[in-house]
Amino acid sequence: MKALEDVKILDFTHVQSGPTCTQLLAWFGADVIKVERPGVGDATRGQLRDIPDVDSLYFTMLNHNKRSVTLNSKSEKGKEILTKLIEECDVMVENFAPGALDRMGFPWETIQEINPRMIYASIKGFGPGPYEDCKVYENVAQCAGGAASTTGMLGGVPIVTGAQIGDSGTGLHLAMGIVTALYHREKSGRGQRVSAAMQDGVLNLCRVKLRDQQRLEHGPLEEYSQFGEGIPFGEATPRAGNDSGGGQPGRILKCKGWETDPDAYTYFITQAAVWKNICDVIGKPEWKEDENFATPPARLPHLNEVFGAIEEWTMTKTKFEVMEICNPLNIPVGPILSMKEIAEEPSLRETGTMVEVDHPERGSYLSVGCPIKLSDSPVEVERSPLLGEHTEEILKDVVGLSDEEISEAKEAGAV
Ligand code: CAO
Repeated sequence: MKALEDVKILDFTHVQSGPTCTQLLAWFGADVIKVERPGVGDATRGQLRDIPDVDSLYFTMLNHNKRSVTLNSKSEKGKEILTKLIEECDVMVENFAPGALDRMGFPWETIQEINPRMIYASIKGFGPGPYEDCKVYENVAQCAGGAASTTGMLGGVPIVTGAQIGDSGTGLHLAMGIVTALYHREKSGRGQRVSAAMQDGVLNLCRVKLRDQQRLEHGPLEEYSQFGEGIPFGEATPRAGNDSGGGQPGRILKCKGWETDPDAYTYFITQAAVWKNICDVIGKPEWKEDENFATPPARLPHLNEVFGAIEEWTMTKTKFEVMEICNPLNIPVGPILSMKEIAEEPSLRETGTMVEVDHPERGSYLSVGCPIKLSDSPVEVERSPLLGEHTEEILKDVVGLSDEEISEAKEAGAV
């Protein structure tokens, strides 16, 4: 039995943030019923298509292991069906623009009345406050949550990261809130409202940058490269390029082939505990005893010199050779892997982190599997549903409609 096998989820999510949350719960065994507008569906089905008239990778990669029911929840008949679905499900998840479900006639109070055990989970761009009514997409959240102002090169423009910390990151936060509420319901017998704002989710992931904001009041941030370069700090946590976030200085350094390969780089961390190994590897054994280099505080003003010397060495090796040489010496390094390299990495396929999925319309495609492994609840990634693929079975088995009632609902345009 899968961990969440007896949990039914009414999935009103769309685009990326909400679907990542419900996909995760589906992977853990929940029965996720994705509700989509008849004839329209989740907008991402048609966005960034690589094959004409076939569900996009954007959609398929975010909606595995779900069932799809079409329902016009603004029609009278649709509202009746939705009410029954709310009665039958354990969790309802949505990430519509603020107020959309209220306008549909299903505010939290009504949902609670219909089913007091219902856990009602929402993602919005912002929490209560001046921006609560705003529609929000990934990059807006990255900017408003502090990620963009702290990402990029010193003196350059703020940068958004390719990691979808606003959408997928908040989806993860919401999933955590949902399973917590399910656990609480075991004891209280009642559902509750779970909310995650994208700004809050991003800020949570930028926690260490708020740490640095407060440290700044007590002096310069000595592990930031700009300290060693004599560049004064301003009032806010600055952009730190590729500096390591913690107290162990690190940078991205060129490797053999960097002139033609945009990803021929390694991350290299000068962890204090293995400093002597680093000196030996790069051919600077004299730095082990040199008072300018022997201790972490002594090195901080000389980081450019330190990383310059390390880079002279890394440029003579490929990023994989750097890894092979440094790992046995406990020196923390990591190759900069391109998406192509990741897609071709056999070890990720063996663990199920990368999976080949078959789709009736697009054929086989590559996807990211479940990154969380449960020993007693292994994940089998199943393809995303076609629009309305499970409408009839859900109307029959979950809502309890007869064949005749289903035909009537179809004729009325409700499903
Ligand atoms: N039946 C009938 N109506 C339906 C329906 C259904 N099954 N499903 C959706 N609708 C309606 C909604 O009720 C809404 O109608 P109203 O505007 O009349 O209330 C309408 O469809 C559109 O919903 P929306 O406003 O959420 O969609 P949008 O494309 O305009 O906005 C987005 C998209 C993402 C900006 C917005 O949903 C949002 O801000 N969500 C919260 C934050 C979030 O999750 N952002 C991340 C998205 S991933 O990058």
